[in-house]
Amino acid sequence: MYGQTVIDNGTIATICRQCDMRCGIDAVVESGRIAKITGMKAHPQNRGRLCPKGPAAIDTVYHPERLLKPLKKNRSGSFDEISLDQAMEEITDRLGAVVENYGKRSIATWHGEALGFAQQEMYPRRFLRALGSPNFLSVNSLCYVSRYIAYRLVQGYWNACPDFRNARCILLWGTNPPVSHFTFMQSIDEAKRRGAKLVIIDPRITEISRRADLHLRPMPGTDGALAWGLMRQLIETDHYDKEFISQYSVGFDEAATYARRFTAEVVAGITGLPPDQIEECGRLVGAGLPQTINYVGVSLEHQENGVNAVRAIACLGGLTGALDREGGDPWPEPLEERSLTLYEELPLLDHEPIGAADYPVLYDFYKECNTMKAVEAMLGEGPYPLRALIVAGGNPVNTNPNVAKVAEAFAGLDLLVVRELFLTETAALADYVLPAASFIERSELHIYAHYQWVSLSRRVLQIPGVIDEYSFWRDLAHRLGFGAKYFPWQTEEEVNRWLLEPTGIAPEQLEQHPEGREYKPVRFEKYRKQPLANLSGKFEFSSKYLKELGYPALPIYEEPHYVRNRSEGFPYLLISGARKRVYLHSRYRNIPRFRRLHPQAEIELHPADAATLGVREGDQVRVSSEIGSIVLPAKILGEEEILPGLVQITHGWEGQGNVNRLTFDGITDPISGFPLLTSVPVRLERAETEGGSI
Ligand SMILES: Nc1nc2c(c(=O)[nH]1)N[C@H]1C(S)=C(S)[C@@H](COP(=O)(O)OP(=O)(O)OC[C@H]3O[C@@H](n4cnc5c(=O)[nH]c(N)nc54)[C@H](O)[C@@H]3O)O[C@H]1N2
Ligand SMILES: Nc1nc2c(c(=O)[nH]1)N[C@H]1C(S)=C(S)[C@@H](COP(=O)(O)OP(=O)(O)OC[C@H]3O[C@@H](n4cnc5c(=O)[nH]c(N)nc54)[C@H](O)[C@@H]3O)O[C@H]1N2
Ligand code: SF4
Ligand SMILES: [Mo]
Repeated sequence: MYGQTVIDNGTIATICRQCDMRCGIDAVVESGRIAKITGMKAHPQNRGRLCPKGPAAIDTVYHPERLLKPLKKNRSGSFDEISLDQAMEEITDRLGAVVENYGKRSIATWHGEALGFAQQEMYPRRFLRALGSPNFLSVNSLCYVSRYIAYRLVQGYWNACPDFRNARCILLWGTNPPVSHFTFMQSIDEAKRRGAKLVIIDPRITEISRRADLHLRPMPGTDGALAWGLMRQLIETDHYDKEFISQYSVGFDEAATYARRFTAEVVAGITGLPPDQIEECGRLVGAGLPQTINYVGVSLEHQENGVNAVRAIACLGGLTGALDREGGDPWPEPLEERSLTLYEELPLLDHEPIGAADYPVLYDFYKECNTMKAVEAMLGEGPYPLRALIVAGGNPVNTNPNVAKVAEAFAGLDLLVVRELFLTETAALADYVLPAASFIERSELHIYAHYQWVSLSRRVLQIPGVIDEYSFWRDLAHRLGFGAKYFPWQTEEEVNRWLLEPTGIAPEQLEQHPEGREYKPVRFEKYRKQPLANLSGKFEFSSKYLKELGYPALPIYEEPHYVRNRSEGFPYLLISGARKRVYLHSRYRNIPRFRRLHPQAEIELHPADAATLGVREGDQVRVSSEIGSIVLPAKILGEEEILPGLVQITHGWEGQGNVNRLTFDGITDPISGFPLLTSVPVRLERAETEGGSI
């Protein structure tokens, strides 16, 4: 047993930040140890409920394999324990050497999903600006930012959780919320009880599709064509919000003309859907006006026509009049907190960010350097070399596409530092592995923009020598000589106070109300009084900004890679990354009761395909793409569960079971640079040896 809880006995209400749902939790402490975690009833996000991973935070925090001491790689390639002070001193010296040899811009940081997309992400961003490098890398290169860019272009905001509760028609595109976002389900179920129609668009049968009024099963990567088909139908049947379109939009006529070609028959030809199902979907949307919701999951971002597919879906939302409406797609107002990024103070205009020349929109909208391009720069194939990298909260050697290349790049760096809870595949390549505080050992602000709510999480536990992210960046900044100026706060609690100052909310208020509070009442139809936060201030069916950068102005439909470059050698299509309830990417496979539920990676396939291959349940199957090959056991699904020709492998498995040995880093969305993680053409063969060695 290690660590000291901040009280010996009692309950501390805080926030679970194992995933971006950020549920309220009550941590029950007994004799200085966290004994139980339950759902906080007063928190509006989850109202007392939790997913199985919530209580399992205890298994992670007190896991026997948890890293508690800094590790340094020795000459023989294994690790020695050293003190934190020695580790920090040596890291500082080695960063200094990289600066001397290559310049400051050759230092990069990489931020993972485990630390979230908010406050923790701002520390490395601030650190890099203060240092003088533009090279911030993160999961934002393959998660959520394509949706953000698409919605920002069209309407100036992306609401990560529309108003499901008051909707009359809900369309979910490539997402499975009972597994991935369970907090959506209470509202979706409530809307359904009141008669709302639920339409699921997913090639596979999933937990949510079983509850749908209509389940459309398009071929992957064809959603854009379906969105255009629905727009055509709404326009032709006069089911759209004319007042909104005429007063608050640009490019409608151009879009309406383009939409005409997407008749139900044409869309059916592209998507494989029956034409009457497409028309039925259009009728359900038309009947729900304007309380309609289109929510897009991550899978559309993992197609190389993702941004335009999402833009087309956003256009469909505007057409229905759902913009900033109750029961539609409200426009969240931000909490006016301070910003940590230093982007205004230190614009750093004279440094070329890696990847920005190839994907200017990604950098312009999100100050994100494309990680695939960064990996190339580490391998010496960029505009200048990246030589030092600090990774925190991520495991890219498992989760990025083409992991063999990522591993090669990381292994060749002058310096790799990884802040981790466990010795992951990424940490194993590091020169220094630093034990990191988990979410339960830090305190940060959580903003739930969709209902304009803020909560403050609290430290429940402290482990000697295991420091939080803020303390790490602060210490490094001080050692490098710019700490006093840019990291003046002693603790994260002081940062929280500084961030909140302009809002008039004191941390104490949030501590007294651990469920948090509304920071501004939600208002609708604000676009009537203020311009939308995009270039024109109006709803943009067509984008001048993109046109000036040389992209088509309309979110035109482009055939997916596998249709354009049909390859005889790779006749199956791989969908990757369908989530499992008990795992988060590469996390939690070290929790035995979770591991028993899903002991190993599997390839899920249709019984007809299994028969063609001569594969029975559990037989080893070799799956090969253009870039790699893995062997894993077959899980044969029911007739209906997946379309013939499609297979699914969940990501996050180590070694041989890792689907990212097959996924592409070279085929990307031209606007966002997101990689192709789904619709990957593959070949399947029954592997010779049972037990599966290659
Ligand atoms: N338990 C658990 N929850 C998680 C995560 C986790 O790892 N585990 N990860 C979290 C994170 S970071 C994210 S980004 C979210 C992602 O969560 P979601 O956005 O809900 O994504 P998935 O659950 O992967 O569901 C994607 C679905 O899209 C379908 N699909 C694949 N390709 C296409 C396509 O081209 N078109 C359409 N229409 N459908 C397609 C797949 O069959 C699959 O059922 O989940 C979050 N929640
Ligand atoms: N093929 C395929 N690949 C995918 C996806 C897919 O659908 N298909 N999905 C992609 C998506 S959407 C995402 S978001 C990425 C996620 O990719 P990553 O961000 O790499 O996600 P994880 O594997 O969860 O890695 C998180 C790591 O942080 C560690 N950790 C946990 N808590 C803390 C903490 O408090 N501090 C620190 N310092 N470390 C901590 C964990 O031990 C874990 O090793 O994966 C992507 N990869
Ligand atoms: S969904 Fe589960 S893991 Fe995510 S915040 Fe809620 S309890 Fe934690
Ligand atoms: Mo993600």
